[in-house]
Amino acid sequence: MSTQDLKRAAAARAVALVTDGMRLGLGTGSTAAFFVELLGARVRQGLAVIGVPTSEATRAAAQAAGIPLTTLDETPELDLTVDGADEIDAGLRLVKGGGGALLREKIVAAASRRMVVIADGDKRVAVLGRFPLPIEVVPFGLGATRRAVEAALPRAGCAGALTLRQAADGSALVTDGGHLILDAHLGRIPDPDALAHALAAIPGVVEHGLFLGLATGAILASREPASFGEA
Ligand code: ABF
Repeated sequence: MSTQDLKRAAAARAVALVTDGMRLGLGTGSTAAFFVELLGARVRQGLAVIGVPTSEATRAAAQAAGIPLTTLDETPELDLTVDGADEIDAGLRLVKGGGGALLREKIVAAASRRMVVIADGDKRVAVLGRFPLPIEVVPFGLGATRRAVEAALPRAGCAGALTLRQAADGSALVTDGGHLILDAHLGRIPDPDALAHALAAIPGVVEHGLFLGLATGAILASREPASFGEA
């Protein structure tokens, strides 16, 4: 099986968790895209669900798949969010945001009673931080915010460079929310809670890609199928 086949298999297992009437958070990324595609097939067979997309890309995919959509204004509490991840540890702590959708992903996950991660088995790590940590910042005051982030890192036991995320054309990438992303190349994050608190205290930081205490289960797309948490 190719990696794509494995991701699709993980997505299919997550679709099996969906029951009639559920209010769903719809994740972003290639694994979540399989979930949207397969969920759309179930909807066309009569499954009644409603979804909140975590990005404009997912909104377009869900509409194309025929999944009825809502917003968190109309539907502020969701039953289940299914989303991908860039890293996951044994405590279901995540690094997300490689796809640039971390802000909406976190808002949607926080509004959900359950969040199940579907990910390639290679995303499982012993210590978070190998994947650069995305930090979403407002464009105003970028230089000052960057300095504040650099000063906060050592207080959380971290060290490493920050890079401003670029779009394919070389310009600064602008998120769906109109913000920028600083990627923190840390190698390891020894105390994710300390780093999350330190980053959240910086005014120009909108959100960061540490998802702590949000995931309730995981389905890993590996050659040896694995799941943990409630999934
Ligand atoms: C989103 O998509 C993310 O938060 C993560 O950055 C990425 C994972 O994508 P993929 O499933 O393509 O590896 O879920």
